Amino acid sequence: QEYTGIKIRIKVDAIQPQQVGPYEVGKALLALGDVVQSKPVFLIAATLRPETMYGQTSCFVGTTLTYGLYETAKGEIYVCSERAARNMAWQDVFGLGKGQMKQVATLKGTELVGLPLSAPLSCYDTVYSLPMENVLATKGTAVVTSVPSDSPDDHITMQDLRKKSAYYNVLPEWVNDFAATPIIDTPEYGNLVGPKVCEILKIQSQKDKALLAEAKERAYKAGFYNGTMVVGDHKGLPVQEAKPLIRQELIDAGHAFVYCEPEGLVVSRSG
Ligand code: ZZB
Repeated sequence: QEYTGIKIRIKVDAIQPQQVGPYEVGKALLALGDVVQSKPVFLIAATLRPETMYGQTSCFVGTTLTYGLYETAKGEIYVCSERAARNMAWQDVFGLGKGQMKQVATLKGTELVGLPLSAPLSCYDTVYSLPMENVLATKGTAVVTSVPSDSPDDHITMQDLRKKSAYYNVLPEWVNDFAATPIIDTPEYGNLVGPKVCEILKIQSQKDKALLAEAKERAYKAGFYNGTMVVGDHKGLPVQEAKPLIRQELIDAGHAFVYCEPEGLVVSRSG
């Protein structure tokens, strides 16, 4: 599986430490001091849909998972699962030599929630890291960028977080002002494929896993085969043509990199 690793910068200087439910938002990260204050720090999201990055409204982490902070040869800090870091090391993503990695800290998923972020191409200047129930430790980087316009999973998760923000320990301001915006138009589902497919399949919450798998399949097909870009420099182009162009532009701008995962290691796949 060839993913695009998207570098979503944590706005460390903008973190406002505060108590939200049982958690002290930002505290553990800021306690790392120089490690995160003198170097740019990025959540690394693995995506198969780089052309949808205009629609990023947040970034999801798993609250039961553990994440590592890895320093690259250029002095940037990448945050992802250790499993992903090992794969990246073998692809020399860190620039330290094949198989080499330098872990500088470890954080729990809960310690990564509520951080202000800058996501490349997003129409929102600042988005927040949020908890998602269905983040798999065994796929990608265990960091999932949220594009509710085109991903049923992301739309439903945002809806859950808005409806039950106290239960999920998220502040309303991290989720409320981040409406899905049209990125891709399709003949079957219009220009908000994620919400539309959820509506058609009557999906209620993140718990509806089987329906969400079907929704994802439908959304992938509609977007990839019949989608047309409605935003950005490639507005008007079919998704199939725009996808590689946008991906390469993100890579050239230093916002992304190629991240491959051997098929055999992908434990759970819907496709
Ligand atoms: C942005 C995006 C926009 C995504 C979209 C999908 C869609 P697959 O096919 O099963 O490999 N993802 C990545 N890692 C994880 C993880 N560890 N746990 C849960 N979800 C993960 O799925 C790859 C997609 O699943 C990735 O692409 C990512 O979400 C998510 F409009 O990134 B995607 C119809 C899907 N649309």
